[in-house]
Amino acid sequence: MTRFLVSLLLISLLVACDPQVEDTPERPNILFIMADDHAYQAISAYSDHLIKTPNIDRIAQEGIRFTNACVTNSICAPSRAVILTGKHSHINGKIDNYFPFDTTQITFPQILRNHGYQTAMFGKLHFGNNPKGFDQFMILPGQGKYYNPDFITKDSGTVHIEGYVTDIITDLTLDWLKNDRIEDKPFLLMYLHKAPHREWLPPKRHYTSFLQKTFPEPATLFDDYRGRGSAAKEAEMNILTYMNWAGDSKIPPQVMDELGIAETANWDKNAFIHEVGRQTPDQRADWDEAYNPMIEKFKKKYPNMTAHELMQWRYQRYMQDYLGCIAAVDDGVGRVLDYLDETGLKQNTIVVYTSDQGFYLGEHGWFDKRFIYNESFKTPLLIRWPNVITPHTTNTQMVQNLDFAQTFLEAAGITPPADMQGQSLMPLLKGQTQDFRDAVYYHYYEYPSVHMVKRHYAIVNEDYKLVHFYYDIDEWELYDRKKDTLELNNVYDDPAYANVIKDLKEKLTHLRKQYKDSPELDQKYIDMYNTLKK
Ligand code: SGN
Ligand code: CA
Repeated sequence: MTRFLVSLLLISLLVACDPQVEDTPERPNILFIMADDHAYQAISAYSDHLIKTPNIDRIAQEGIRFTNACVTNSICAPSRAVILTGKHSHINGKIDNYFPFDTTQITFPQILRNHGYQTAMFGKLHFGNNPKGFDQFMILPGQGKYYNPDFITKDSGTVHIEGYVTDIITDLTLDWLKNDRIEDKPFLLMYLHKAPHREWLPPKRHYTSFLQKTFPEPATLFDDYRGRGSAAKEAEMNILTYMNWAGDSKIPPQVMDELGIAETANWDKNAFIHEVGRQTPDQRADWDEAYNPMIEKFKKKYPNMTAHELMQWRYQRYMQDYLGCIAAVDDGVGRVLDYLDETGLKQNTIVVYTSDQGFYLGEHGWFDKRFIYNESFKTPLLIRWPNVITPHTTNTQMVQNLDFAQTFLEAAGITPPADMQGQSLMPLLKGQTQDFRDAVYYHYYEYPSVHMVKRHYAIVNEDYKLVHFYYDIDEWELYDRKKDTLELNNVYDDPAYANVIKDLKEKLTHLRKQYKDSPELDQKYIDMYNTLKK
């Protein structure tokens, strides 16, 4: 008996001294849910003027809602690289969708896995290479497809799965939770939707109800871009002039020909052929049944429509499909939350809902993202963590996607690497809101490229946004965020703001230094971009 007790004591001492053995029951699971291009304007926890998202809202009701969460670089793959590395784009090197992601870098999933977490990723990554640090993954190649998509698997090459992408990613996630999860290990599960990315193709169950709805127009749908610099004017994101007729508005190529409508981009018709055209004959029959009445109505109206009416029609068409995609994401989130709730996993699981960036839903007449203006700079962020986060909390701090890595590591009791550049959100989750950062740094690079949004870097605080557009222009913009919430008036040349500008420029220089960005790096990335094969 005594020998038995001595051995037991020795074993417990060994376990206590071994840094590798960290499976204390408190280590939380992490379910990271991210959609692609999901605007906060389309989540009813933020505003219900467009859609009700009862399941996504559950996370806010039972947890915390951040109203000033933002990204460091508003575009897909760079945002994901910032999230995984906890470093700004100029440091992690994935400055745009073209540059390769350097997989020799340490990411937070790798660190969690090294500390005993079981890790899995399902859905869209968009890096062009496979994720490291995952026990299991199934990811879409590149942007992926909405209907009958292919998936790259960890061990069995590429597989083709019939069905609707959002539902498939949800099924894969649930299947992993039910069948592959190791009970005595904490997990990191990344559940990454492709929806609602362009070309906005909803599932059959949401075709008809959304096609019959009319949505309120944003105040700036007919923005003429006066009062700002040339970047807003020259961007190719206006719904009336730059949205594809076939690919986006779903007017089939032969109907475009019948009506004499020219392609917007030279891939306009192909976007339709490669997306709607992927459906099986049965799926296509359902699509035709739902969409043909809309197409027939448009054929009659089109010859007499003014530009104003066309803009209104195109905006409604855009919202019908975009929001139909969101409804499916919300269904999926509901299924996964139900599973956590039913199994009791909920209690020790941090659930995060966010998007890789925000998106324009007709504000400034636009679709897409990239700009530092609010709708694409800000991103939704909702977090639930029972017993840690007080339900129904709202937080207004300027948190960023840069902060996730350090937050998750700290939640798991791991000291983050010293070169990560974010700030753990743990104090905010625990309700201690003082002394978070007072300004954020932003830098967008992908230009010249699709949508033609010029390169810019900026400092944003609660009151102001100071932006420098560079490369083929040298223009500054200043927005008074409290007085000009729609961001229509660049006050950079207004003498009343001279002192504000002086102060913000100093702070911007300081931020660039602090985050190790510089004019030399700007030039280096321009040179690299110009030699890159795109
Ligand atoms: C595609 C889209 C663009 C979008 C980029 C980047 N066109 O090129 O509208 O800005 O992806 O999106 S599409 O009609 O071909 O889809 S991102 O989310 O991957 O950054
Ligand atoms: Ca995106």
